[in-house]
Amino acid sequence: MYTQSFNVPDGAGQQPAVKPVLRTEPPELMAKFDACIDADGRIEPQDWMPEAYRKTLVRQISQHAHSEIVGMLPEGNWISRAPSLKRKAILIAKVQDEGGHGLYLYSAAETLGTSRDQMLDALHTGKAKYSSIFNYPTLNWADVGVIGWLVDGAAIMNQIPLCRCSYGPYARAMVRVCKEESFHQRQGYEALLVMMQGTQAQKDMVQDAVNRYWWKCLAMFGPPDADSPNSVQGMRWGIKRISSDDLRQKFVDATVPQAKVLGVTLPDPDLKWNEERGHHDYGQIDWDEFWATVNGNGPMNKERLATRVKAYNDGAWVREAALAHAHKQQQRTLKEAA
Ligand code: FAQ
Repeated sequence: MYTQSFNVPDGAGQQPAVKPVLRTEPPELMAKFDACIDADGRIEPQDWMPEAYRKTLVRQISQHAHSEIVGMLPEGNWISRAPSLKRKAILIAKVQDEGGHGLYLYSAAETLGTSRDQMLDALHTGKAKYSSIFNYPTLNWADVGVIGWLVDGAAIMNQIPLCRCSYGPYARAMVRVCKEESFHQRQGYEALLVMMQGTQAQKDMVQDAVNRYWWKCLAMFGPPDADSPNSVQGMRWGIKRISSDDLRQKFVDATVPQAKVLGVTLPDPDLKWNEERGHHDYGQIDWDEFWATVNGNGPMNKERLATRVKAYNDGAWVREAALAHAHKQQQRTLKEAA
C-alpha cells in the first residue's frame, strides 16, 4: 500500500534557509563531515560528527524507541480480549514486533554514546518525549484495527524516508522496522475489512474508532513546518528527508482511497480533492490539543508512564539474574583460560 517512493508534493523542498549551526567544531573535521552529507554518504559511529548532530540523533532515535515500547500498551490491552485465536496470535506477534523495534532503536542510539539506562531514566522521569498518539485510550476492538491501519500507516509514511537517513545504524534499523510495520498496517486494514462485512454494530465500532483516531494520526507527523524548530536542520543533515507537512499530505492522499474501499467516512468536512494542487485539501488540526498531550496532559499520559515504570521495576530481578549469569560465565572462561 505504501511505496518506497520519495516523491513529494509539488512545492516541496522549498525549505526556509538553514540557520547556521554554531561552528565551534574543528573546521577541517567539519568540512569532511559536510562533504559526506552533501554527497549523500553515511556517518558511522566511529566517524567524527559535530556534537549538535549527535544530540539531534540521540533526541530523535530515543524518542522513537520510547514510542515503540509505549506503543505496545494501547494494543497490548486487547491481547486477552481478542475476538478469536487468529486475531490474538496476530496481535501478540505485532506487539512483540514493536518491542523489537524499541530494542533496535535503543541499540542504534547507544552507538552515539548514550546508555540505555540514561534513555530509560529520561522516559521514566517524564523528561523524554514519545509519540503523542499513544496517549489515547483503546476503547473497542476496532481501535486495534484502526491503530494498525492508520497509526502504523502514518508511522510507515514517516519511516520509509528514514531508511535513507544519514546516520548508518538508524537507517539500517529502519529497513527491518518498515517491513514489519507494513505487515502491521495490512493486518489492521484486513481486520477492519472483516468488521465492515459484519453487523451494523461492528460497522459503527469501526466508524467510531476512525472518528477518534483520524485527527490524532495527522498530528503524529509533528507541528507544521513553519512551527517545527528541528525540521530545517534535520533536513540539512539528511536525517529527515521529507518535511512533516509533506509527509502528512502524502498520508492523507494515500488514505482517502483506502477509506473509500473500507466504506468509512473520514471525519473532516473540509477533506476534498484539489484539482489544481493534485492533492487533497484537509481541515485544521487542533494543535492546542496536540501540545497539551505532548506536554503530559493527554488522556492517558500518566497511566502509560506509570505502566512503563512498573514494568521496568518488575523486571529488575531479570536484569540482575542476567548480569549474575554473564559474570559467572566470564569467570568460568577466565578460569579455563588460566
Ligand atoms: N509526539 O521540530 P519538530 C510508531 C515534538 S512510531 C510527541 O517538528 P522533529 C510505531 C518533537 O519531538 C511513532 N512529540 O521535531 C508504532 C520536538 O520536541 P523536542 C514515532 C512530538 O524531530 C505503531 C517538538 O515536538 N515515530 O508509531 C510529535 O523535526 C503502532 C517539535 O517538533 C518516530 O518517532 C509527536 N507526534 O519531528 C508502535 C519517527 N511530533 O524533541 C506501536 C522518528 C513532534 O525538540 C503501535 N521521529 N514532537 O523536545 C521523527 O520523524 C521526528 O522526530 C518527528 C518530529 C516527525 C516525530
